[in-house]
Amino acid sequence: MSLVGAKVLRKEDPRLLTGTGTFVDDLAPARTVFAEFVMSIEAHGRITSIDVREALKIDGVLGVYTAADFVDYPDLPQGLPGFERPVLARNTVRFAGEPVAIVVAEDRYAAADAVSAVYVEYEPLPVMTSIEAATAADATPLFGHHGSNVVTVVPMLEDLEREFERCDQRAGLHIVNQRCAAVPIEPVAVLADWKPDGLTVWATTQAPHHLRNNLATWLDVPQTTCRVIAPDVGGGFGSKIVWYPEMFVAPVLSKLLGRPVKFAQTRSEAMVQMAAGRDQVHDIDVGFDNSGKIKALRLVVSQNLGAYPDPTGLGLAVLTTWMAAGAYRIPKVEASYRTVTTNTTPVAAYRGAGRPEATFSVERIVDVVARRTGLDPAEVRRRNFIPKSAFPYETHNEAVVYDSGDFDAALAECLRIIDYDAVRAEQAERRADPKAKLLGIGLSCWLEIAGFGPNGSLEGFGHLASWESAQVRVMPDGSAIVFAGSSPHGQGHETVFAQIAGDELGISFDKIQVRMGDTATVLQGIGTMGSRGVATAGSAVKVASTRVLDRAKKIAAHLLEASEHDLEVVDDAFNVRGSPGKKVSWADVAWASFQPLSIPPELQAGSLEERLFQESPNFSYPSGAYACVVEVDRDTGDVKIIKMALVDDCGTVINPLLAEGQVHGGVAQGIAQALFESVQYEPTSGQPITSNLLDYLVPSAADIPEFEAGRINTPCPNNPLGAKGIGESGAVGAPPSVINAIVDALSEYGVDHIDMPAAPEKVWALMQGETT
Ligand code: MCN
Repeated sequence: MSLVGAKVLRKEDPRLLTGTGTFVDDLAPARTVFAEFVMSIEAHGRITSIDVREALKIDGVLGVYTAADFVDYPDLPQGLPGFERPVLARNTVRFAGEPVAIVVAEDRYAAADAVSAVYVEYEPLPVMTSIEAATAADATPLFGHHGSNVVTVVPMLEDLEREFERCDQRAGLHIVNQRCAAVPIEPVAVLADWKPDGLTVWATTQAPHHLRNNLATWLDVPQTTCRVIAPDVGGGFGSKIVWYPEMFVAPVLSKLLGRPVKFAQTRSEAMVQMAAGRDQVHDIDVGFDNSGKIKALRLVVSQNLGAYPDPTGLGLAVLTTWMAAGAYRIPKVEASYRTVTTNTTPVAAYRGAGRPEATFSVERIVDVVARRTGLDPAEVRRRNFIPKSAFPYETHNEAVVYDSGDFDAALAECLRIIDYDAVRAEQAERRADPKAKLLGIGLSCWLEIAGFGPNGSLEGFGHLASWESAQVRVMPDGSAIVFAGSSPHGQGHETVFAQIAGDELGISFDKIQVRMGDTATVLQGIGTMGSRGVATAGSAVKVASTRVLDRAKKIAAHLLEASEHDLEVVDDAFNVRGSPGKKVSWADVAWASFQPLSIPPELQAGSLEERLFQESPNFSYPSGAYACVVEVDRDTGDVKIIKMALVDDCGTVINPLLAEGQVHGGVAQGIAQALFESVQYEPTSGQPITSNLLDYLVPSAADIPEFEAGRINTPCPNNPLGAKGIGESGAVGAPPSVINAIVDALSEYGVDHIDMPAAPEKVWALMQGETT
């Protein structure tokens, strides 16, 4: 039986579920000391003095360091020229929570005491937390020399007004896609140990090689003496691709003190220091005819970047504009964006990174078209879908060529699972009864861009390149090790890469080990982001395994005195087809591969090893159809999700169990954005008011409904596995399905739109005829 496609249990679970995993904060080399940041209490201000005298008197405190101690070091890597972020605030603070000083002490308690004994004085400056405030005519620029808070602008080529005028109807929405916090289970942690023979850094990162490359440059040391290890990492959702000051400061302090230095964020620190996601404002307009055919679409995007433009943060609006038209064939599409700095925590990639924002707007406006034309939302989607026959499909942006998909089939399967007609019938019944709870059904026929990607796609985000690496090595006993350049944080790469290698090599799953996340054992890697792990690293594993197998077959053929073309691998052995019993075990072949006298002359000893840097000609474009049924309480505005149908197309599925788990996690985050989560700042002071999990509402399992999943399979033509990403799909597809369902339920109140999160008070206010 093929391992690819099988519901194999995760290799990593025995250690993770029994608490025997190793996370950064579990590590405690001898003589480790602890670092804590003094964070700015002002969102915008000039630092006039920092008094560390009291802090230095506290028992166990080894030092307090400020920007003045880092004058010989550059700012964080890959900052946009003119907007660079210093490792510790220099003269000016630009968001509440920005590190101003760092304390090092023998234990975390002394460090925490010392933090409260550092006195920083500020001269407050005007605070702007929103795009609107930061772009007001009298707004104070965060980076004075730039003269404005607008960082980048990509204008529209044509405003499409003429196109709209030619259409039977037009409609528009103003949409706020609110800021969300990443909230991985494990906040950011770093342990740096600078020894005379080199530096080792253990970090909660999604991209250890990216960190190693940049850290070595930053410290001006050879990469050979700079090792970065990402041990078990407890989630990241994109926020662990980002540079954080502690990654750079901790190694310097370790060198200075001659001790390992550890920094581990608390949850409240993470809520103000870890990069946040989304925070876009959209104006979307469409022109359409009375039959529901959309003729033109215009999307204007504004991105709040927070205080310091992050390389991935700058890319979010790009991805949003790329994906503006979603799954639809729209003759004219125009999109523009601008990015803006504000006095808030920096914004960066967060599960979906730019695609959920695009999907939300296009899926909302399609529902508005349905409402205006009196057509069913499913029918409007069908009338506008890109047909299966149109792939590869060139979009309005030359960088974006959709690879494959079958949107009609996905929608049909979704409607079947949710029993669409029955839900509509029940809705009609309830509408006749003023005491009944409102019922709504929402669709989302989403499409996203994943599998980053073709050369050039990650370089813009400061990465070395866009390939991914794998090395496959057969041990002398016939077991195998796979080294992969991706570095997972919950996705299950150990399992899926072993499945792929096992299938190609014909070695049993249990005999394959997968190693990742250590720059000393993996030559180069890019990392886990943009739902690329399977499409890129998985493909590298497949191709490298095939090449190793080809050489193993030559050795087996030599040993069996048979033709390599007659061999097949079954149950860890090479059999000669048609000659039962004529076989040699993988173990014997592997052993022979190290004995020059036992291998064919064209091979060298140790040749059952292959390293590969797999490039992709294009991204992958996962798609799907989700349906959500909600019940809304007329008296309280409370929204309850009754059921959800989730149909995904991620091409070849490596492990259905894990793929489904990814969808569940992503959908839970999508529901969280739709109903619960929103990072809030007090607008005049810039103080974060959702900086703990009492104020920032993360849903619990009880808030997440049962899902019923279905699957469509259109293989991706751009990688040898035919796999598309699925890691972000749920977060892309879920929010519009939930909000469309709520708006559908509220339609009898004339409600056209509700911004996320659809909190009960907001829903209730709309039912009272108020605007929110
Ligand atoms: N998979 C599969 N078949 C496919 C595609 C994927 O079986 N065709 C399964 C595999 O188990 C694979 C996983 O899904 O390990 C995710 O694969 P892929 O879509 O290639 O995505 P990546 O491995 O690159 O993971 C990154 C993606 C992103 S960008 C975010 S954000 C994210 C996510 O995955 N953050 C996560 N999933 C997460 N899951 C957890 N638990 N924690 C996070 O922080």
